Order: sequence, then C-alpha cells, then structure tokens
Amino acid sequence: MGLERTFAILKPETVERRLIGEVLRRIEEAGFKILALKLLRASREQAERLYEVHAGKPFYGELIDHITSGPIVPMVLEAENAVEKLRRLIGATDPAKAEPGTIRRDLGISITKNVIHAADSRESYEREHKIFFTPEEILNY
Ligand code: 3AN
Repeated sequence: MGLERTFAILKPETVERRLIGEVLRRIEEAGFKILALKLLRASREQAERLYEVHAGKPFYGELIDHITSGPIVPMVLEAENAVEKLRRLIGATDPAKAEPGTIRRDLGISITKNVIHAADSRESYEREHKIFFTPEEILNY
C-alpha cells in the first residue's frame, strides 16, 4: 500500500459543538499525520465544487446550505492506506447505521449533520483538496 494522502472536512455542526478537538484526537490516535489544516467558511462556489457529484439529487440543496452555514475545518491527512483507513474510522454516511466506535456513530446527529466529510477515493482526494489548499499549504515533514 504505502503512505497515502486523504482529504477531510469537519462540518459546521462539529465546529459549533466544539468537537474539533475530539475528532482530531481520534484521527491522530488512529495514526494519521496532519499535513494541512484550516478554519474557514466555504463559499457557495467551493461547496458546489465539493459536492458536484450530488448535483440534482433531492438532498443537494440541503447539503450546500449546510456546508456553507458556518466555519468548517478542511484538512489533508497522511497514513498507510489513508483513504480507506479514514473511511473506516468515520463509519457509514448515516450515523444510525455506522458501526459502534466510529466517529459518525459516536458523534453524528443525522445524515446531513454527520460530523465529517472524507474523500472516498484517491481521485476524490486529488480533486477535493485543491478546492481548499494550494500546494504550498501542504507541509512535508
Ligand atoms: P459520504 O459523506 O459518506 O461520502 P456521500 O458522498 O454519499 O456520503 O454523501 C455526501 C453527503 O451528502 C453526506 N455526508 C450526507 O451529508 C449527504 N447525504 C448523502 N445521502 C443523503 C441522503 N439520503 N439524505 C440526506 N443527505 C444525504
């Protein structure tokens, strides 16, 4: 497998609920290295780029409204097999269906307010992280 990168976003409800530290603790404890991290409010354009594959779906409007509703924390993470490893750590999209011990099961409120977004493939990582970070903002250490 080898070292791989992935991209994640702590959603507005996570910042609002002061769970940034709790989620980062779980991510760091799982062995991820944080290569880039910011607090920002996403523009509508950034949100539409992030969720372009969902355009036209019934929940699309709600998704865009929610992700732009307050500050978010986008990040680039590194680990062995990072994409799959993070998806396992966060759990299924619906917190009620996620495995016990996953971030979404333990902390999620609903399908929309499910704590964290994570890239679901290497291709998604490549596309998504560029919406929020320039190459210089990703630190090699
Ligand atoms: P994941 O975040 O697990 O990759 P996706 O990519 O299928 O899930 O969906 C992106 C986001 O869209 C989810 N995080 C969730 O907030 C929202 N979403 C997905 N499916 C639904 C649904 N059936 N109803 C409402 N929101 C949904």
